[in-house]
Amino acid sequence: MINFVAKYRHMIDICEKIVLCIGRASIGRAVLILVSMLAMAAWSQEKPYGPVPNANQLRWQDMEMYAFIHYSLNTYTDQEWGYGNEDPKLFNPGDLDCRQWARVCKQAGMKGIIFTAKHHCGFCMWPSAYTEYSVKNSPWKDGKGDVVRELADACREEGLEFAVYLSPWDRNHPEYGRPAYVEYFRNQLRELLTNYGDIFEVWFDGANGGDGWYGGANETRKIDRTTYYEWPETYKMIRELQPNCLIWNDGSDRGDLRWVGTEAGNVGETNWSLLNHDGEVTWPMLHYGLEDGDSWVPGETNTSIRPGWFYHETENEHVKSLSKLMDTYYKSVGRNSTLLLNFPIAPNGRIHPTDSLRGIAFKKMIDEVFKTDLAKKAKIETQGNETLIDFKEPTACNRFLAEEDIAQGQRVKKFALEAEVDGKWMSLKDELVEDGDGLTTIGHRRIICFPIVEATKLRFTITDAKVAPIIKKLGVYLAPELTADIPDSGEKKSSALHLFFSTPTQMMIDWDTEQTFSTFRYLPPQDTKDGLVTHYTLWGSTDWTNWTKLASGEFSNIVNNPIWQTIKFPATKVRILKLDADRLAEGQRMGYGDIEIK
Ligand code: FUL
Repeated sequence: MINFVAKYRHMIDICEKIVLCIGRASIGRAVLILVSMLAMAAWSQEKPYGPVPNANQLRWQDMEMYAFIHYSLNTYTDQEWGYGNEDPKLFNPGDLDCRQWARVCKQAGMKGIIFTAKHHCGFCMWPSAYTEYSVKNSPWKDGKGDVVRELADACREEGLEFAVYLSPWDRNHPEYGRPAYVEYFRNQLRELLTNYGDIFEVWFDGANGGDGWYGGANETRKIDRTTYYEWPETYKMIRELQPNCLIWNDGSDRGDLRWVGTEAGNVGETNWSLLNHDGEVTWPMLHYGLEDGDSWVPGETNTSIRPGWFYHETENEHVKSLSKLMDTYYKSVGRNSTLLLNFPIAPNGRIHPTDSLRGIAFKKMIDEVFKTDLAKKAKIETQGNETLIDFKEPTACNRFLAEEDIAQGQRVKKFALEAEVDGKWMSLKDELVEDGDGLTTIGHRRIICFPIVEATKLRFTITDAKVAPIIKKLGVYLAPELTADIPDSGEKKSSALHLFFSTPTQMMIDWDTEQTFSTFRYLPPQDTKDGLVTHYTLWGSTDWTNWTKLASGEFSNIVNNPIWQTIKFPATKVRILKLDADRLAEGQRMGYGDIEIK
């Protein structure tokens, strides 16, 4: 019945358009238009085309923004990746308040929370029956606490969905790398999927295998990430226990969602929600999807509100600015993706006030930008693949939004956007892309940002599509200028240093006179893995002959998240500092983006 009514209404629309045309054009032209419209009508029957999202993926896509929360022993050791031997006694927050986390996330526009139930260090934030390395051996609540429970409850109270991150890599477990660990991992997952209500997503981090404590073995363990975890078995268990849960898995058996290849907070301007079910997934496939992929695997854009995933006091001044967050929104939700935005928990057990205020301001700004849809007051006419939005008078605008009905498949390949200003047509391009006009793919939502124009009309033309496009929504907005934003100091710090390389993997900094330092900061090269230091030793000397080791360790997660790395050491008087690159991510020569010494 509904279909019949829809078809009938569609025919009336067509007739109305024909009558309008006959009024203006010759009969011959009207007949031509009639034929092409009938062809279009037949073509655009709402039948799914190609791979389409399942019900879980559709629901997930509508969530648009949800939060990540990173909290573990790392919060107390100032690390990004724990080694696995950190003392559970360090976990003793004075003011842990999961309700504060949920309230902040809700006000920041997040529809759910994904929590690091276990990060790479292996420490469990719930009292797992399968290990002693958990909150049950911490002083917090005399070992009777359960952070996963408190957060799941808080989410439900706030009307948020709840999900878990369970790191497959476990640097604590003695059996990691052997079959027994896989059973342990699955047992833990079962605990999380059966004891805490509905779980909307499970997040299996792609960082897998490497050095760790492993019950005291203190060694490097390599695994084959495609076979070791026996994912098909685990997936079966997840589907049975939580049929509505989405699986995020990077680089192994294809899950329901894909990583977008960067933690910087952006997906490609061309973003197909498709991948192939089998075979290698290369970086461009992660970032742009695969136009002709045989499976629906949409991209989830994950990034942190601060440089790191875990809380570091040194980053309190580096919480992302409002304009950076808006840029992230346009480059994720505005590019057919969702945004998974991380809020780290501070050692007291709460989201830091700077982060919460910034998160809430972010949501307010999104609401402000999309408050008034200028297209609602315009006359909109669609003929074939061309839509004219006629404002009748000059109208200032700088954002254009389009949505496809993805339930019927992602169809649009390319489109054009033009504005009529002072009687002349001009092309608009996406100002957030460097090459080309950026007007490729739409999907769930596409937002185009362009400099303000005083347009009397906008013209949106679909220039290439796999099959007849189904556009669900069009919108035009005027985003206000960000006046009270936080400026980002872009000054290069190392240019003031006397810095040279004594070997390709050794950097020296000479101060001429003795100085007291306690912090060395390293910004890796950006946009390349070549020369990126992953393991280091830092030395100090006053005479070039006797060297004191100041610190050594790893810059964890530096490959995926190439941000400033901070080495802290006891205040020491030195004249020369020497940084040895003990291991590089790629290449033979150490590189750097910037250095800061304090
Ligand atoms: C990465 C991890 O290694 C980071 O520590 C963080 O959890 C991030 C979300 O994923 O791959």
